Order: sequence, then C-alpha cells, then structure tokens
Amino acid sequence: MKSSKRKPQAKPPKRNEQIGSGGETHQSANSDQEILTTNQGLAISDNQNSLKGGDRGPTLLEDFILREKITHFDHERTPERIVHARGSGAHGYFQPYESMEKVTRAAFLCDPKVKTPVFVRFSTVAGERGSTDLARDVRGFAVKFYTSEGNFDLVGNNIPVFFIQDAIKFPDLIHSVKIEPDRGFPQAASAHDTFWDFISLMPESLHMIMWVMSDRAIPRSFRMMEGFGIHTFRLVNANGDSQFVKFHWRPKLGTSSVAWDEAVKISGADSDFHRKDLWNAIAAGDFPEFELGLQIFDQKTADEFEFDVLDATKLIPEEFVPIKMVGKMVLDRNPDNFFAETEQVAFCPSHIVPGIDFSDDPLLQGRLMSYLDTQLSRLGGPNFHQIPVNAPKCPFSNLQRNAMHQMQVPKGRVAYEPNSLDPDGPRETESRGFHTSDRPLTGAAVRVRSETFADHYSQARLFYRSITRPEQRHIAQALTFELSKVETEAVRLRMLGHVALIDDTLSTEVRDGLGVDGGVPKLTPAREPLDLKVSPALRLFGKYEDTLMGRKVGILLGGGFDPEILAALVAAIEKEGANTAIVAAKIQGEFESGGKMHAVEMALRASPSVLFDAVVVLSGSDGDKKLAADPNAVAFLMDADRHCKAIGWAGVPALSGKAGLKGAEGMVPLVAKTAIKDFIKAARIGRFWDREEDKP
Ligand code: HDE
Repeated sequence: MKSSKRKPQAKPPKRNEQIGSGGETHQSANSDQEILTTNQGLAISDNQNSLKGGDRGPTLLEDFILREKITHFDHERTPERIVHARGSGAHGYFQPYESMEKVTRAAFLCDPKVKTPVFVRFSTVAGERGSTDLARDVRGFAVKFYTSEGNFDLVGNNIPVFFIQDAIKFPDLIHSVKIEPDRGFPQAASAHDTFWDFISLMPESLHMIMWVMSDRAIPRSFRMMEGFGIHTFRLVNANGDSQFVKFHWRPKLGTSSVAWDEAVKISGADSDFHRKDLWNAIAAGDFPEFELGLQIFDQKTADEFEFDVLDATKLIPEEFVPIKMVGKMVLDRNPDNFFAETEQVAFCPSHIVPGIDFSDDPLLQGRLMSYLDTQLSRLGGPNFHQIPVNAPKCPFSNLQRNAMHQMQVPKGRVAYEPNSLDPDGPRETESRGFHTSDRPLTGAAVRVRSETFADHYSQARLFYRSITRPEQRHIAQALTFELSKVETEAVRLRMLGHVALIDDTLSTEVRDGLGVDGGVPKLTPAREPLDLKVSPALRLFGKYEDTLMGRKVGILLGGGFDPEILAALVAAIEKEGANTAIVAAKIQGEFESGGKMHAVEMALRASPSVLFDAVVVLSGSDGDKKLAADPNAVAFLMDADRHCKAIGWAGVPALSGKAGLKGAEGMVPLVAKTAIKDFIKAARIGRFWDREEDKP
C-alpha cells in the first residue's frame, strides 16, 4: 500500500499513528525507534494489509511477508508436556546456611557465601496447558539449580510419596487419570471411572490416595505449599563416603489450603488463581521463600525402618529421621517470557552434580531415562540444552555436534577424543568429574516386585491417623465426592474395600456419604496393616505459626461506610505483611459516610469472597439495605462463612441477617477501631474449621 493513502489524524497522538484507507490503524516507527522486520531483517512497510491483486482482489501467493508471519504462527505451539502441562515459573537463588561438606561435596551446598541461581516451575499434573489451577491434583515442584558444577534438577512434588512403585506403571497411571480417550473428558479431574478403576486395582497407590484426597491437593498458593524430592537419593562427600537423603522444601509463609467448595468456585472466578498469585507476589517484591531441608540417614537406620527406603510410596516420618534445614531459596524475578522460559524449561532428574547420587528406587531409575526422552520430542531435538533457560551457567564443552536447532558454531576439525590434533580441546577429569558412588549390585536379572514393597496400607493409615480432625473429615468428603462421580458400581465398592483396610471411621464416613450399606468386597492385603506411631509432622493445619503474611483480605464497602475504620483496618492488615482488595458493587467506587466517593479496586460481581483469605464488610445503613438485596453480596458473606474464614463486619445487620450469619468463632464485629486487633488475630488463624459439620 502507498503511504499517500494514509491521512494524518486531526490530533496526532504521541506515537506516529495514521489511519489507512480502510480505517485501519498504522503505527510507523519514529526515527529513534526499532523497525519491524521479517526474520531475515527486511524492513516491513505495512503490517496491516496482505498483498492483493487489486483493492478487493485475491491475496497473492507472492506475499512472502504474509507467508513468513503465518507460517511462524502456525508452528507457535510446541507439544505440551504429557504430564505437568500447566505450570508457572520463577527465577531466584538458593543459598546454604552453612557448609555441608561433611556429607556432600556438591559445591552449591558447601559455601554459605555463594548464591546459586535457580529456575522453579510449579505445576498441576493431569490437566492440559489451559486447565484450571485449582483442580484437585498433585502439584509439581521442580527446581533447576544452575550450579558452578553443572545443572542440578530437583524435580519433586508437593506430596512426599507417589502412586506407584515401578516406572513401568506410569503410562497406565497417567492414561487412567487423563481425559477418557473416547469422550475427551473430564479435564483436570480424577473424579471419573478410569482413574478409580485403575486405583482400585493398585493397592500400592492407597497411601498417595490419602494425600491426594487431603487438602494438600488444593493448595491456597504455590507460595504456601511444601515440596519433596520423594525418592531416596544419596549424598557423597569428598572422601567418597555416602549416606541416604530425602529432600524437603518448607515455605516461609507456612502451608495453607482452600476448601473444596471454594476450589470449585475459584476455578470459575479465576482459573489462573495460582499463576496470578505467584506473579503478583514477585512483581510486588513479596518474594516467595522456601527452606531446603535434608533428611540424612545411613544404611543402619534404613535397615531399622519398617519399609524399604527404595519404595517411593513410603515416607520416613521426621520423628524417626529429623529434617535438617540447610539453606533457603528466594524467588525474586518473574520470567521475561512465558514460552521461552516456563514452557521451554526442561527438567531431568538425571541432571545431577558431584556430591549427589541416585538410589536404586525403581521409579527413580525409570525417570532417569524418561525425561531426556520427552524433551527430544517436546523441544524438537537434542540441543534443548542450548535454550537459555536450560543452558548451564558454568562453562560447558564437549564433542557432540550438529542435530536439529544447533545454535553453536563449533570451530576446528576435531570432534573426537582422544586426539593429538587439538591438544587444548575438552578432556575428562578424574578429580572434578562425576563419580557414581560405590553400590554393590547383586542378583540375577528378574522381573519381580521386592517383598519389602508389599505393605500398602500401614502408611495410608499412619497418614490418616496423624492429621487433624478437619483434615480427616475433608478426606472423607473428597472420597465421597470422587466416588460419587464414578458410574461403575463395582469400582466404587472395590474402592470401599480398600478404604476399609485403612481406618474404620473413614470407611464408615465414606460409606455413609455414598449411601452404601452392603456389597463391599472383603479384600485380603498382601501384608496385614500395622498401627504405626502417629507423626504430627504430617499435619497440614496447626503445624506452622499463625500468620497473615502473604495473604489477601477482601474488604467489601457499602454506601455510607466509615472511612476511618477502613483506613485503620487497611493499615493494620498491611502491617501484617498482607494485602487488601477494596471491593464495591460498582468499580467506580462507593460513598463514604461523609458523602465523598471512595475509589475501589474490584467490582463485587467479579470478586467473590473465594478470592480472599479473610473478609470484611463495612457499610452505612442505606448501603446495608442495598447489599442485602444484592445476591452477590449475600453470597460473599455466606461463602466466607461456609469456607470457615475470619469475617469482620460493621453496619451490616440486614446483609448479615440475609446471609444467615449468627456470629461464631472468627467472626468479629468492628464496632470500634479497637476491635481491629481482634479481627487481625482471627485472620492470622485463617480458618475456623469447627464451623463445618462433623460429617462428610
Ligand atoms: Fe514426572 N514426568 N514422571 N514425576 N514430573 C514429567 O517430563 C515421569 C514422577 C515431575 O515443570 C515429564 O519434562 C515418569 C515422580 C514434575 O517441567 C515426563 C515417572 C515425580 C514434572 C515425566 C514420573 C515427578 C514432571 C513430562 C515414573 C515426583 C514437571 C514433561 C517413573 C518426584 C517438570 C517433562 C516441569 C514431568 C515422566 C514420576 C515429578 C513425561 C516416567 C515420582 C514436577 O518425562
């Protein structure tokens, strides 16, 4: 198109903007501005119109600019991860508290002065890339440490055990939980026949099922969940002495989860809830922090343990082997580009550094092969390590050459070793290189499951009996919900047969919830379950100190509210390290008692109380009547109550009456400014689960 066809606008904006003959906007580069080009560097004259044979004629095949742009677009999507497709990433660093050289020679754990850069990706497992954040699911917790000795990937989850004991079962497990292949649903949900059919035939998954049915599977935030390496690994020191280790991450903000009804509603109100929460916290400078903990033990301790430390369906209670906190990870930078970093990051448990080594856990051994393999098809070839987010930050050099997407230009005629033609080329190093720790291998090649893996119920029972009553109740409710969605009665009954082997109370509650009073098969366990000593460390609630830090309080305003109480409240909440969101019926604002319009941040229709950790409603009497007539306001309070949150209120007798709030623990009338501290105390506690009825 000729530029003469563009008429300058009557009032030119700051940008060099013109309107084209068809009314389309053209923004031309100013003299000091970057110029839009093709991928070959050719400057583009018109990015609004394709090349046509006449004004209204066909588009010409000759339009190489159109073809380059559309071809690139057509290939924008890379295959999504088969599991953990939906994730959120962040950059940060790890710093040890003290040198751990006694137990490991890993450099990043040995110098408290050194900050090792990290990239972290949190994820859900079952859903596709665009699925909701609040699905009931395990969360991935994968950390890439760019150490001075190469990349170390700690590819863990937010639950300390796994569903299966042997890698050969992984494709079956994942096929069972994903969308059913004929119908293409349900998305990001385990509540369907194929999953429970498979689980009901896999007693080894029962311990993990207890965790997945618990509130761990619906975390409030990626910033408020624990992480686990799950498998037993080894630490090796400079003398070659090795010990076993399990890796743990502990969030500085403590753990928090949401209620199931809340999770369902958050999925509707904001399906990016976790992704946004992480991004916003980092953007605001509230950098998420996690402590790294190590559970270190030797062969003798491993031999005393009731279970096999190579069995990934078992945990080691911290009362048996304490966790030593060895350093902290701070996430202080959002990715610059979601695709380039969060999508293209490639984690592999086989990315290891000297000082850390694998164990013979058959699940881990399978993973050592699988992740490299998946990156080849996902990222298009074996050069994925050259993508910036994957490249080591220490020098790396070898004689691998060519292949798809080669970005380097290796010099010289020598691409083999040993050689005499390139004496300066890369060579092996005995002293600094990676050594597999000495571990004796015995026995014939066999396809068997070790008898030491045979107890499938004792730790499921241990977990259930160690947690608090509200957590137990939530497991019964979750199992009832999930099994209610299973259409095949025989599967439901078989699952009840397993639950009966875990705990009587749980079993009774789930049967009652489903309305089953007969037909449950009596299953014979491979090993009689043991009554193990309870481990309070497995609790989710009450394990961390009460805090409002990093949480969000939603304050709903009605017309005629008292601005002084609002100001004092906001100041008190911010002092706690928490955020507020001011909500009103209309986004333009709400009137204060003096008649002045007060600006707000969110409109009630788009801000149900499920988006907040605690809520407050402040109003004058006119506003109260209006709120009481607004179903969104009534639901705001009813849900906050149902989800057991701290509630503060002033001037809303009509609204609270309509919402059926009778006053209970954690509900604080803000009659005077002095009551604000009572509200803060309640909000720090977070949830008042006793408000729930004690039945599934
Ligand atoms: Fe994974 N897993 N997994 N997994 N996994 C993948 O690798 C696999 C397992 C975990 O944010 C895939 O790059 C097998 C346990 C996380 O990019 C794939 C087995 C644990 C992530 C794969 C397991 C995990 C993955 C898909 C059984 C906790 C996301 C895309 C032997 C310790 C990492 C990819 C990210 C991703 C295979 C079991 C954690 C297909 C075969 C156990 C956090 O390679």
